[in-house]
Amino acid sequence: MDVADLNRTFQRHDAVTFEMSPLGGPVARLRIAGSETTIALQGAQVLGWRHKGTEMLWLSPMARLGTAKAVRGGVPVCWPWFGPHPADPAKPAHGFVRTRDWAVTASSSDRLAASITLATATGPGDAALFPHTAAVSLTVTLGDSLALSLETRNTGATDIPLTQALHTYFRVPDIAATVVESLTGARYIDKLGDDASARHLQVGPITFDREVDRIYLGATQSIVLASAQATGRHLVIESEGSASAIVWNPWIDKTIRLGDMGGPNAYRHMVCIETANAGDDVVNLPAGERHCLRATYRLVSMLYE
Ligand code: TA6
Repeated sequence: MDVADLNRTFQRHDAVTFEMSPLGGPVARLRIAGSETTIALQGAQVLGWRHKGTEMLWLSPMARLGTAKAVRGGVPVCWPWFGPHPADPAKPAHGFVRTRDWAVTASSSDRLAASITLATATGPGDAALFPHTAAVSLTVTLGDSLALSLETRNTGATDIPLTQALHTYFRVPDIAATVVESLTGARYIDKLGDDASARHLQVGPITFDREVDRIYLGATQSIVLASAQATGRHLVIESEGSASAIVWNPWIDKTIRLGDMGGPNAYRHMVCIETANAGDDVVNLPAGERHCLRATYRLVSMLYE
């Protein structure tokens, strides 16, 4: 569907509209009560979320749609595996739906919220990548919070070992003044460590003075991103259907190696806190069953500061 068809079918007044992005592809724009979010049909990737005028997500200034490369920033959808493929490193990292065009399947709006659903599915050509058949949809709901629901349906006859992530890049004023709270006591895999079998214990809040790349296991609690947000409030991340949380900042060397962050200091203004099922937290999805991974982001005042 082109943008005109999308608007004919799914526009909801000013709350849900479609346009061609200057990044080079079609996007949906949700607007409600002074906030807005933009979602690319490519990868069903949220590219931005302006909450009452403040941008809450980080997007590389080098981001372009329509290339073979996943867009750096916003909320990449990692599916049907997280990270390098568990058995074949030649397969694309973070699965194979980030660079595919998803179809819009539903939209809605009311006084308090606007919502859109995009979907894609495995195809006959995917068997070499993924020997199962499945469908996946992402529903984005914008209101006073931003909620993302990633639903997987096992449409085949074999159980699916599923890992996945909403790989969210949050914008922060300064990584050196950023703290991730409420993971105290959680066990984690340190992806930068030399022993992948080691399980470390998080003691105290997470702060950043080097590259951090950790998969927190059994992490079902709400997570607080305290970064003296420009809004003067903290961001709370609530999840459902998620057993893992990944915390990542590439720091200086990896930022340079990645080459698509938009400059050597880009790491100072972002942190990834990803709502996931990853590492030991593999979801075994029986034939015909569904699984929903949900993340909700909301700003709260720093009452307890
Ligand atoms: O979630 C953290 C991570 O797995 C890092 O190891 C880094 O690779 C990051 O994802 C980005 O991955 P990408 O494939 O988008 O470059």
